[in-house]
Amino acid sequence: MLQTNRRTASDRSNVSRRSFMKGLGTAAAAGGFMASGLEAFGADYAMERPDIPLGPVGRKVNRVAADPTDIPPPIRRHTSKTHDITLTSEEVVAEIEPGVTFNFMTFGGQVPGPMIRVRQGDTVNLTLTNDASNRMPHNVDFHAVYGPGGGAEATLVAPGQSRSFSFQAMYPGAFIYHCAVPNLDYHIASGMFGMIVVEPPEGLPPVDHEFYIGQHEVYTNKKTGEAGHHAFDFDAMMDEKPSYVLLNGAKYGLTPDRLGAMEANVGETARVFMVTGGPNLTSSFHPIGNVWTDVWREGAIQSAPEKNVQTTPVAPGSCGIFHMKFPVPGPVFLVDHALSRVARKGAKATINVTGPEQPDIFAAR
Ligand SMILES: [Cu+2]
Repeated sequence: MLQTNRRTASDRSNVSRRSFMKGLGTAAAAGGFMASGLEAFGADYAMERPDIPLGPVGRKVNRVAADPTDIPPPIRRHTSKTHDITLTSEEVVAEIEPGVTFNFMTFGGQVPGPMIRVRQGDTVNLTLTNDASNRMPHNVDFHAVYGPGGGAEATLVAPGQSRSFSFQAMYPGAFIYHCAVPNLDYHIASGMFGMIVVEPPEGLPPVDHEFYIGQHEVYTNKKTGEAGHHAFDFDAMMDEKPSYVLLNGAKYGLTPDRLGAMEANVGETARVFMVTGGPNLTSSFHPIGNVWTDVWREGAIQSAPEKNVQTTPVAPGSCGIFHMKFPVPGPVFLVDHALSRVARKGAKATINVTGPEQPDIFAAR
């Protein structure tokens, strides 16, 4: 049995190698890493370590933190359509916190990658472009896809090239997409994950605000907060000891003191789309000073929601859909309730709720 599996895996990998090499061009410069990358689609994950630069490599950008409100609007259509969507992998240098830089790998220059939103039954023509300035091959695996590797084999692409595949979004929910090359943990920990929302035909319940949050952890060769450039640390990753646990790719990024908080008014409602890239840590997602009125665990939107939930695990490679309301003014903090990740490592975002005090509901004495 084992023999059969191995032969199958090897055959598959050879096919991948042939078709990939054809389009490889000058990107063969990536050498051994590129070759080993192709083995990922068989049973054997070749755990060869890539060369990891100790200093900053690539274009410096001001931020990778995705704007949590920059997402497609809710779908009001009652018919199916076809979407032409291009994701671009971008390797960039950005600050995790002021004075600490890191070599991020991203979809679209942001963490999490751009939220894709379609309706059940829609068709997506998906193109992955690997920016010519990148060093590494990338691909993308969508958990909303029926098909080999969720599209990973079909999109494995060298720097400067593009590859495409089509899929029909057959089942509704919120799903992660992520890079799935052999060193996929390295790529995801560097920022390569995002979310696709497949709305059910009837759409989602109306809310006043929608926010898009992605959690992942970063393994670096310096201590949390130590100034300078932090290189990726493979040993720390294998020990699952990150120096940062981040929401939207920045330490305390979505807070008033850094890149700005999310905003809402007293009496309004919000829906939070949350994706945990990991690669290893489960988020214990909690709103401090609030509660999730409705939770669709795993983003399983066709299930009945759980009501008034305090803290919900969002596992690596999964998502959650959360509703909340804001009956009183004041800040609400979105956190991973494994609290050292909040107090030390960055996993906190703020929703500023403004409006009149509601002393019947909350009053300091
Ligand atoms: Cu990648």
